[in-house]
Amino acid sequence: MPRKNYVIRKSINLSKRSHILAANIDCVYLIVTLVSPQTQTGFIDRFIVTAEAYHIPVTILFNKIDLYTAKELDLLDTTKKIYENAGYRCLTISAKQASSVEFLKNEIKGKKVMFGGHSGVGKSTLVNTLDQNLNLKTANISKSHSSGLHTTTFAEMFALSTGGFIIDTPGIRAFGLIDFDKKELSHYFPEMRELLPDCKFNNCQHMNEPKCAVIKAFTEDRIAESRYLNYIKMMEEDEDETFRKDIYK
Ligand SMILES: Nc1nc2c(ncn2[C@@H]2O[C@H](COP(=O)(O)OP(=O)(O)OP(=O)(O)O)[C@@H](O)[C@H]2O)c(=O)[nH]1
Ligand SMILES: [Mg+2]
Ligand SMILES: [Zn+2]
Repeated sequence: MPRKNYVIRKSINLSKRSHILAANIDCVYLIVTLVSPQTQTGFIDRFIVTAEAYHIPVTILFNKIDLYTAKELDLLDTTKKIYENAGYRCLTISAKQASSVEFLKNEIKGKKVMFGGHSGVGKSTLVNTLDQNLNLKTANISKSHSSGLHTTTFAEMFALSTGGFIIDTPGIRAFGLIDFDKKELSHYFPEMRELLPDCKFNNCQHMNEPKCAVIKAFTEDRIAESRYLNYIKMMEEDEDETFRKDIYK
């Protein structure tokens, strides 16, 4: 079928080929864990920028909250606020507890959705909980590295018995931005996009221009520090850098 949208990533190996994870989807659920394994904001920001570029709505599901200590619950609170302030819907779940994810059945009914995120965050576990008839392979994360074992190896779509379709995808280690015109990158940060009319220049890149409303908002803590700094990192890096350094694990 012709593709009206897609989620694409660069492959991790040296071939640097790009790889379409899913196409023609109604929305994406980004599964994030702050422990076992830890998802960094650099990864979250790259993922949602990619979805924004195709106007695919993103919901961030913070998973495994049953494992969080008080300190990690604090981090959860801070991280959740960053993304809520940026305009994203954020929810907390425990994928193994049916009651905490029951609401998703209704949301997915009549839709085609994608589950994405690092390896080991619980994407396949969540599919299994949503439909007891499905029995996808899942695996404990590595104890020594606290990272997933890349259990799911290819993207596959499943029909839920309660209606709708889920595309379960293999864990993504790093996310390279592909086919991006850097001049447009800030359009994919909703909280920056809305300030652009207030910048002095209508093509402002919010880097070092005078009378920039985004820089002003950042210095006044109205734009989260991590969001702005990740934006600058993406603006400044050359296309292949993400892979050489592998810094967004
Ligand atoms: N405690 C706890 N463990 C969970 C939860 N969700 C998933 N897990 C565990 O996390 C591990 C990894 O889950 P998977 O579903 O295989 O993760 P995945 O995201 O599909 O990983 P890949 O297929 O490698 O991308 C399994 O041992 C799950 O049982 C949760 O909410 N709480
Ligand atoms: Mg999986
Ligand atoms: Zn600006």
